[in-house]
Amino acid sequence: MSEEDQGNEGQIKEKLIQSKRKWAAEGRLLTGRNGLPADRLPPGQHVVTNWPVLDLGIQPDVKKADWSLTVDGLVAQPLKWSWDDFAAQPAFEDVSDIHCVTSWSRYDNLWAGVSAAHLLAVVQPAATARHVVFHSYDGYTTNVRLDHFAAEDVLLAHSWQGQPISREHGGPVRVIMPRYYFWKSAKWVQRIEFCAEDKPGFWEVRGYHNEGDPWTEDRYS
Ligand SMILES: Nc1nc2c(c(=O)[nH]1)N[C@H]1C(S)=C(S)[C@@H](COP(=O)(O)O)O[C@H]1N2
Ligand SMILES: [Mo]
Repeated sequence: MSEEDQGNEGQIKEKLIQSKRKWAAEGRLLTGRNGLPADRLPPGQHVVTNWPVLDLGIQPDVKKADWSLTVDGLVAQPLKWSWDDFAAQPAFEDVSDIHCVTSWSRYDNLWAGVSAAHLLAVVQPAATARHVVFHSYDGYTTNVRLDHFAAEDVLLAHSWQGQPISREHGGPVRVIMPRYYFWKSAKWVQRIEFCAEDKPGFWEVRGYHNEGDPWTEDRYS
């Protein structure tokens, strides 16, 4: 548990965390099959048309005026964007599918925001940077590889289906990493840290897989 998490310890859904750790230990939902991306639906998943809410039980109420994004660590140009700075960046849109490790998938989500590619062009990661950690307003963290973050469909999203992302789904701004299970898509993102060494995040230290590719069923470690 990171230092930031400690303040939220008493509030987070301990029972939920315990049951998810148990799922990880038991390998729940693992089919042992390998899906082909042509199938669209990864192995062990089913399609839903609603959009479930999953988090630690804290849904921070971050107003745009209070929101900021810090990007730091191994970058040539660290930054801190206010909402207005963020909104002034080139607009990016992408349609992608959500795959949650709890087995639901939701197709054709239209996201709008700022692309990871643009962010990378602005901050210029050092040659030694290999990993990225997202830090959120609720104390959540999750880690991804820098080359995964650099994929063309990754963004910092402020809108879904043409509407601002709601508080419960991580507004004002959340990360979208479409090629990985949805726990990698940090809600209420506050800080993006670039590092040389990997730093497993909240679920990654609790039995979830470090990379989380749904096509190879990277559910648990
Ligand atoms: N900040 C933050 N981001 C988070 C989480 C969280 O608890 N806090 N939960 C993750 C998990 S486990 C999932 S499945 C998705 C759920 O996103 P949704 O509630 O919009 O469906 O958010 C991910 N991002
Ligand atoms: Mo999840």
